[in-house]
Amino acid sequence: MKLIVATNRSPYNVKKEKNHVTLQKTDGGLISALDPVMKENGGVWVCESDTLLKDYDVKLPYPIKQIKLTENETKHYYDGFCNTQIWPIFHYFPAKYKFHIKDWDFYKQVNQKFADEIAAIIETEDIIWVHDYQLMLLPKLLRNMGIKNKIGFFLHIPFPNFEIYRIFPKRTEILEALLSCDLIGFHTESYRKHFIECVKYFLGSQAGIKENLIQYKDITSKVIALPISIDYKHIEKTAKSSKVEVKLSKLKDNFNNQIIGLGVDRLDYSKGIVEKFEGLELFFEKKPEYIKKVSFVQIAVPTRVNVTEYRKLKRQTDEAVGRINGKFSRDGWTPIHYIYSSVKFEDLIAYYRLADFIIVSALRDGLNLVAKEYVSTRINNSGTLILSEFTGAAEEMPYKYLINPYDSCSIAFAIEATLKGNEDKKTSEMANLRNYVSQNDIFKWFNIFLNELKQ
Ligand code: ADQ
Repeated sequence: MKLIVATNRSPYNVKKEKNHVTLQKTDGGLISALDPVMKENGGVWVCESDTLLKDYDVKLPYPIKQIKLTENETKHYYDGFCNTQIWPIFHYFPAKYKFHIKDWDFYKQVNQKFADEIAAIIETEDIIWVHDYQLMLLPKLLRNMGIKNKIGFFLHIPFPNFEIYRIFPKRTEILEALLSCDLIGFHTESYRKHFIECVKYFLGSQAGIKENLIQYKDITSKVIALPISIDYKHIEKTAKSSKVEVKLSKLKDNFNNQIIGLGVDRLDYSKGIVEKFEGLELFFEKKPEYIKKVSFVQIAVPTRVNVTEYRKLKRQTDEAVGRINGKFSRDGWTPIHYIYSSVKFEDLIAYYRLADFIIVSALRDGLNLVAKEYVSTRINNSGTLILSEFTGAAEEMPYKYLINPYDSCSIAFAIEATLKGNEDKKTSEMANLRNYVSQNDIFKWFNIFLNELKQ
């Protein structure tokens, strides 16, 4: 038996330098979560990529089968249907949503390419695990090809409530396709409930629902809530490493031992980065005594740069940084240090260690791994996680300073509260969080899902 994992994105790409190529892990939540378990458990990873790894002399940690898309497929399936249609609807941004029938046709076409690739390598006992919103039709297409193997699906983004989901013209087709799986997983109980609510409404009496089981046509799907996690031990070990200590001490010197706040996000409108800056602006306006004492580092990784909304967001973010730095900078000090790039793993861990607090201000987020990564690096139990109430992590984790990112006052207040907070209380709260994340890591998530699927 082998596990076949299907995701849109390739876990690895090649980086071409002068005379040689190196293997480079891609950024993003899904890859950060799945790569360590695939390294440990093995399996085959099927994904899309514009540079095929098989054309290079690189050693892969596990077999990766890549599918090349045409320019039109990338435009209409990825930029179009995935990121201009599903993403805004599932993240509660209907105003950013545009329906184009051509995008839907390409979505079907690319999902079929994945189905063909899997059909070519599958053996009788294999298990298929499909991931995320880019591949929601894949389970049904596999069934159409006569594949009877166990199929699991995990959605990494929110599943919206009925009122939002009904806006989506392909709502019934997507539900039917997902109900071709033996197991369907969501991060939270709310998303699970939303899904069942939508099945009831759009499939009516054709779907027999009994607790967490849905019988549709000749398949019974189990629907579970299982929040994803991170490789806690690896992150904690890296946070304690001498390599990170050296980087941390350099960063401390650069920042003159100031109090540091941190943000780490893909540059996506769902992450609320501009809203976070507006909260910071209000904080410095209302509490000028913290000028020159607190600096904020925002690390933003470029993403979906061909989609109009993301280019607009890039401009808005640059403007907000310029405005706030222009307003408060003095004597060589600037309030916001904005890094618009991907950073290496050890550098990211050093920033997490540097930060006295982190702000996760997502307007909507399936879960948010950054919150769990930060907690895992707090080896002295110091620091505060300021977390948006609109993340899956907020529904799951036992304690946090919750904020409403739509409200600048809420962000400004949370920053002040953490700066003035009782140190013993903060330490015990962080210890609780660390304990929780350490006991609910990515391996536990992976094993629970796989065991459920095998049943
Ligand atoms: P994402 O939307 O990508 O994931 P998130 O869960 O926060 O969001 O994961 C981001 C990952 O990218 C983290 O591992 C982080 O370390 C990394 N990252 C961010 N900025 C970076 C930078 N500048 N350089 C390097 N690495 C960076 C999707 C969903 C989430 C869900 C995950 C997993 O949108 O809600 O938590 O999948 O299911």
